Amino acid sequence: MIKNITTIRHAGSLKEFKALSRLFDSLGFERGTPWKTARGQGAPFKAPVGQIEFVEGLETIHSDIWVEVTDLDSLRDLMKKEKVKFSDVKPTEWDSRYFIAEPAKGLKVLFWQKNLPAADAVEGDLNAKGMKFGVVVSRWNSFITERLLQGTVDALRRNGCNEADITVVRVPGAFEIPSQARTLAQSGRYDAVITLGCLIRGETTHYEHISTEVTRGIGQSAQETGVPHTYGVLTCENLEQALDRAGLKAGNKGFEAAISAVEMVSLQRKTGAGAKKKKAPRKRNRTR
Ligand code: DLZ
Repeated sequence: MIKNITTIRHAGSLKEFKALSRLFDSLGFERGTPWKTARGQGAPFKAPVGQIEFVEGLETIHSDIWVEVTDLDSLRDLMKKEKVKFSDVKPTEWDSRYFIAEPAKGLKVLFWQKNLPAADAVEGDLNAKGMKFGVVVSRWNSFITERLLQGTVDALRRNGCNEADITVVRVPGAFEIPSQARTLAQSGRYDAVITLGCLIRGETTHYEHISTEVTRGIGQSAQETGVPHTYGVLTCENLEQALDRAGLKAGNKGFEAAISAVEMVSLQRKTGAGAKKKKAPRKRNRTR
């Protein structure tokens, strides 16, 4: 029956409203549908996972919003960059670390991260030497997608990939990306496929349908071919947002998609069928 739960924060001024919106954009929250009337305006942000929690008893940490993250240290760097007030990082009693930021007067946002398990985790490296990449880029909104492509090529080169090992394929629009991504993946010539495109809600009829189809198609191609695919398709409300994500305020998603591709190829080599077996620890001779 419940569709969603929204907690509303009234900004003290237009300046504060803009600062909060900018911060939540740079944190990577997806924008919901904004509204603007004579009464004012609203900028909703969606979290991938949300919950409401009532607490009773001895919890001593108090904050209006709690955001669980995977990289607390990067978050602190972002706070510094955005000139947001924040506390020191402290341990919790539940095997995590946190800090509290105050992006607007009286608004406390707590960021926390679970402590990493002590066991060795297998992770991909960022060395692209010898790796081969297929890059599918759509021409629609080429003003944006060409910037994404520059970001991708830059990231691959910086991580040791030879230019000759990068094949760029252009398709008309985002809708055509999945089929071409699958063709490249099935060719067996590439270690990973990087997909780049740009859908802008205001300019795209059937925006929801196209973006859902593109995302699903790319994911399905990755799962069915077993070749890592990374996702650099922007789905934005407007041109300004797209520009931000193609090299300005919010980084370059083409660059990020390329880095993820390098990491995934490396990881695949460590965990996939052809990976070398990890050496078992040598048994101690107890009878000595
Ligand atoms: C048709 C269309 C529209 C309206 N908007 C976009 C867009 O914002 N971004 C994009 O990459 N492609 C768009 N397209 C084109 C479709 O993706 C597709 O190329 C055409 O419908 C032809 O199949």
